[in-house]
Amino acid sequence: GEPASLEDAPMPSGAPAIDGMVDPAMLREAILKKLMYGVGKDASRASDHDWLVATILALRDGIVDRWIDSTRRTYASGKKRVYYLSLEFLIGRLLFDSLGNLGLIEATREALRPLGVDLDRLREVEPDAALGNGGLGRLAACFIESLSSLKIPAYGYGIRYDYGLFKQAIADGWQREIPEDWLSFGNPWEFERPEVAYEIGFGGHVVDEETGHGSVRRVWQPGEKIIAAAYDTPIVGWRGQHINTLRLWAAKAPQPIALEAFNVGDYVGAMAQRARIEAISRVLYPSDATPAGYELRLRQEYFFTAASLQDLIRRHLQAYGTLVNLGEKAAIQLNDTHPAIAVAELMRLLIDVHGIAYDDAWRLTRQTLNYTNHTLLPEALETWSVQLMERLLPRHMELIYRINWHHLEALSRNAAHDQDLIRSVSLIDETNGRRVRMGHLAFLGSNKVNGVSALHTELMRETVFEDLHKLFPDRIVSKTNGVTFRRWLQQCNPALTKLLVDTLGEGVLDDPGLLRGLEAYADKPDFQARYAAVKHANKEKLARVIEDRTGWKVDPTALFDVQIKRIHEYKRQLLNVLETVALYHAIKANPDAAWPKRVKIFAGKAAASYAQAKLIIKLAHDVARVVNTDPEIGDKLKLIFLPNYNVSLAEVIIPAADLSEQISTAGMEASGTGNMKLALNGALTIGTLDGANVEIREQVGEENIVIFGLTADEVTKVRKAGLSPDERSARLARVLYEIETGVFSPEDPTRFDPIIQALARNDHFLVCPDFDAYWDAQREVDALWADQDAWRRMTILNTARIDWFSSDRTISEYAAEIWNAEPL
Ligand code: GPQ
Repeated sequence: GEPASLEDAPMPSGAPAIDGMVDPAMLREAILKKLMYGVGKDASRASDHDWLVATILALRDGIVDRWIDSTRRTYASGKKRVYYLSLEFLIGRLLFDSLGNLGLIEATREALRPLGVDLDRLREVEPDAALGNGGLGRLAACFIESLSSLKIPAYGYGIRYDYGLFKQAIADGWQREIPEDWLSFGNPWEFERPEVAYEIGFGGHVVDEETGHGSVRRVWQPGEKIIAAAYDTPIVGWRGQHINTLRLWAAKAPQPIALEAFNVGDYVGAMAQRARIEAISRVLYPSDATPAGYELRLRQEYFFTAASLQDLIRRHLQAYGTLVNLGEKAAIQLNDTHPAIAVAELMRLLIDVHGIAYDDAWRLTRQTLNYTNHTLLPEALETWSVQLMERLLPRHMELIYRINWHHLEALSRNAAHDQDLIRSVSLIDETNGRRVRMGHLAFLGSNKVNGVSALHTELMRETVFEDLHKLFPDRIVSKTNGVTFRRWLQQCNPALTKLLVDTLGEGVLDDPGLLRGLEAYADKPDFQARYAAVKHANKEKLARVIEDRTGWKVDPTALFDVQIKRIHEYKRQLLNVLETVALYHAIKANPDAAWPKRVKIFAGKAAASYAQAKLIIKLAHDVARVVNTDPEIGDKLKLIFLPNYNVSLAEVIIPAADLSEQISTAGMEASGTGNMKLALNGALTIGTLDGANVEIREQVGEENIVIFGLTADEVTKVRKAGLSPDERSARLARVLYEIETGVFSPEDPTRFDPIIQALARNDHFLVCPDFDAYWDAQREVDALWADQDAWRRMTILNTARIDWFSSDRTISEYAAEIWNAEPL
């Protein structure tokens, strides 16, 4: 049963109806109709939310024609399709993404104005789709937008969580988690596709079945079946020229009738079973870069991977009638190991369902799959116990053993390979219980394996994948991350965008390479003044948000120093808070010195179960209480923690930032992407030589970035040598002593003992060894800020030279070097 809509059947190309929308009067008519017949309200009674829904529905009608047209052209072209499998898509709001890419922002504003409706107010009403934790999920969102903008036929596949990442509330300085019910008012962007549904099995057992040719085959008989139901969201590319689909799966119980049969006489039990099944897509796991390890998580991973593979195989068979050319017509990207079970599931589908021989199935799998690694933290690498896998996915476990057998057998034939090597490259880790290494499985089953920055990729080759890399030296490649400039410049910073267009022409919106033209203006006083005026206006706006949400008043002429990202020990927000205390001491000791005014702005969520990260949030608040109320300090220093960091808040903070804190322990941040967004919007980076900071320095020039601290190599050496607490400077010792003795928490003097002890016993993230270098780097920033003309020049050059970090460049590289896919 194929839907005759957005699927692949050839159909006539309608004239894209969106053109009619450029006329505000026609658009107004369309919105009013939707308000009446789609929302069921009349204009006099409609709330902002009703208007938002009506506007989205009207816009969506226009999008559908182009969407179908994109699908039709994809089908007709016979070009390779790209499938991006990700457990997270951190999309944020979509209204301005779609309006901006369709060139309809002004027309929509005009359409709504005579109705007394303000488009910018509607914008704020849209819920923030937080189906992701942080960088990994936001990268997936930037990538699907770039795939559409580059006109590459592509599908994003993920889970339609009922509850996205929790809302962060701050109570007395402590983080509290509140459920994020983003669907409570419905989701006007999505199309439910009841006809696109697949059965997903769990448990049961594997039996031999006679094939009739005297041989037997293995057949999985799941003990439990659930339904994956599709919901589609159109992803509009730049200038609306191509529209791809984000397909998210929701878990549904099979027919209620079938449930009833299993539970005759036990209605309540049947309903409980239904709730258990639907729990699979209920909530996003809020852990970032640390595997949850629970059975429900494995169920989520298998659920969306299996549904996506079935869907793309069905689409492929419909177009080509055979699977022999799967690798030529489909490229699948696994976003981290969360969908790594795809290796075994694709093998199972090819062998058990489609009757393909093992060796051919392996060749097809290896041609089709690719894997991106996003972290080297050893505790973050996913493994699943063999016992759990055998219970939940018995056929997959059999296939994993078989893949491993072929892999190890090939090695042992070569006498040079010893037992240690075999142990380290095996799919099964035998060191603490038997566990399946999902990174190894993804590596073996993939055509290409990539890291997300040059440094990270090099460290992959030297550390976690050292031995696999020796066996397969061509497999690992580097693909430095990027961000979409449509959202992270054009939408979030319209004033800077206008200045860029005025200066460089419209073309800069299509080709970020034209930003290089700004170099010629970096020294021009009138351009500097306009650039600075844009920044100042953005800072005034952020200052209002800060006062609204925290009550603190800040001076928009101060240096806005921002660290915005998940709270994690390796990202070292603690280093920043300690430096704030040291600066507080220094100002108090010498209040008449020429201290530049500084506002330290923090925002970020801690995983709900990460006690140390939550304690760092509390420390920031306790320090803020003392510093921000000290009359001797005044505007010279303020510490702000903005609650509930999400995509929408990032869109307000980033355009207003002067200084970008990228201070992770070298070797630990795979790439970072906030670093790119902040530099693009004219913030100077203070950072370690970690992740993409290394490449940002190469691009912007070392005189336009402030680098400090141990390098990744030095970190390794220092860790080996061990640390001595005596090496702390007097400055740092005083900061730690005050925190330890309750100066910032007199009501609970031992509150921060876990932090003090972590630094004393095992300063794994090297906060203390890097402290003095960080202090010095911050004083260098003070000096740079004191010369405002020089500062402006540096930040203009950051905007000018960051073009390479467009996700269009990243995706073009994936297309050329990993997927072998072409634009339409
Ligand atoms: N990242 Cl493994 C996440 O956001 N979540 C994760 O679970 C893992 C990685 C980040 C990583 O920490 C950043 O350095 C990267 O810039 C980002 O992925 C995208 O590659």
